Amino acid sequence: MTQALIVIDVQKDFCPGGALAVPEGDRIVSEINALMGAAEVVILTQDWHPAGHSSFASSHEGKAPYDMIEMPYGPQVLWPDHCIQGSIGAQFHPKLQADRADLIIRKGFNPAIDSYSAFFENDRDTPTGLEGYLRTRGIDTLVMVGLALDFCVNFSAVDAAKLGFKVTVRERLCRAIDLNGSLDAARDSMVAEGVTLEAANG
Ligand code: VGL
Ligand code: ZN
Repeated sequence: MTQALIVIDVQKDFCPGGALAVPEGDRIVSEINALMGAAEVVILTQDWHPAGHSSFASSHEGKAPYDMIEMPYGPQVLWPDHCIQGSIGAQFHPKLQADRADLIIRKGFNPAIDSYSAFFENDRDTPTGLEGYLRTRGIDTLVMVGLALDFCVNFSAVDAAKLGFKVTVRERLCRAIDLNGSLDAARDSMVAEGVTLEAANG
């Protein structure tokens, strides 16, 4: 068994003060650093959108952040502009020990398709390449932490489980956006795919 720790989107824009702040998003950083220190393999993901990305409400006339729209690949939440390539907000949280990472995988760079998951874009079909990286390194077991539990952590965990990886999500080292019941729905879908959810107090 070879295990990797995948730290999802611990970036300034997802922390308090950022463009798409997740409540308490910064509270998980020091414990994630400790976990990274003990991990065999560390992978970071970085949400990385071009300006004018199709997931931004500002790219759709008359739409506001958190509205839903229908994209060619299905329903899509519209977000405030966030994690724009090269911007301060796209940087990792300054206390996150990003130097510890073996791999940093960026996602959401396709202007026409959002990408919550570290494995596939939101068309559920276009791969990011992470699966090949993990398989060629002989990694079969994943621990996931980060932001946001109900979006990027959820989609990454579900895709990884579907691909046959053994996946544990440490809820204590995640925080959620919780939009219209999205947190409960995310927990249900992760459990349904066989993801082990380690309770918040665990
Ligand atoms: C995320 C919304 C938009 C996330 C990324 O990291 O969970 N959520 N882009
Ligand atoms: Zn995004």
